[in-house]
Amino acid sequence: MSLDYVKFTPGFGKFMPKEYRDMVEHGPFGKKTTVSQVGTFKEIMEEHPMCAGCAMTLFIRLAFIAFPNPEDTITVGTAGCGRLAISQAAVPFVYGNYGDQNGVASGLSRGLRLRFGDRPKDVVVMAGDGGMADIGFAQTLHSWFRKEKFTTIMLDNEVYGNTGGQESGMTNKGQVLKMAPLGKKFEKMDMLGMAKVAGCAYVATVVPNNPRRVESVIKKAILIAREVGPTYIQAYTSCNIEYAIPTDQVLQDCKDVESDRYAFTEYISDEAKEHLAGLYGYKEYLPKPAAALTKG
Ligand SMILES: Cc1ncc(C[n+]2csc(CCOP(=O)(O)OP(=O)(O)O)c2C)c(N)n1
Ligand code: SF4
Repeated sequence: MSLDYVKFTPGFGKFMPKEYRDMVEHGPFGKKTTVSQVGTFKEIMEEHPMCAGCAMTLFIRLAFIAFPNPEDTITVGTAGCGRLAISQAAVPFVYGNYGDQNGVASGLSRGLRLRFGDRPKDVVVMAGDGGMADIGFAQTLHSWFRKEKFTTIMLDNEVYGNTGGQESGMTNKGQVLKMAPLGKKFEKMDMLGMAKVAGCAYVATVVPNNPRRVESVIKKAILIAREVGPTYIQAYTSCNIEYAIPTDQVLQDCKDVESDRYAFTEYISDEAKEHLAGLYGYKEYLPKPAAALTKG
């Protein structure tokens, strides 16, 4: 797809704001930038109005860096904390009504395929656990059952952060919150299991304190969704306000939660493995040569 739309019309560059010029000249569009190069290029999202130290913003920042083709990506979100940052980024963002994000993304993804044919734009949903597992649950699941080709990322802070601390389906059993003073009575929903049952070709859990891993799962998820089928990433993105995590302990909390109950998991269908190996050269998914027969 042409990069022309992220460049200036000839002669107009010098009249553009510095931020805009920086993005065109030093941004990641049309280049292969990685998280290990942070600090050497202008990032797609550099400012946001979320709480200081919020792990969700770190994850969103890494997610934007990980997009394989940011110039050809559209994000879809909904009400919740994450959209405050996602909407500040230099890629188009569509705001679905609360819970509608996977329905909106289904229509958008289909429309883009009709319009752009064999080189569609990547559609990436990023929304909170309340918007995805509670209010938007039906739309999320139906988009997976219908095999819609886009990536769904849950920003799982295990609470309704933006509205002051109600429990969500993803809150852990027994958890006391400001607006759940007696503690949650039910188990955390198994969205990972449901994603597999519903036919997602790639399902992964991740925490933001491992940037390379975040980059790797997001790249795989988007490349697989482009051609094979729906993909789902569940990211632990703690809410330091509602869980009273001191700002300087946020990354330690991510580490603790990762070793306690949010270990890295990755499911990838055989078709998706073949796709990554064939088109993008992911060596770990190439068929292994048959072991040589040893003489008796
Ligand atoms: C139809 C509708 N119902 C309720 C709301 C109010 N609302 C805004 S954000 C939010 C909760 C968000 O929680 P979650 O989706 O978990 O995201 P977080 O803020 O925790 O990132 C709610 C209930 C709304 N905006 N629209
Ligand atoms: S309320 Fe929680 S999730 Fe929302 S911005 Fe603040 S720390 Fe982040």
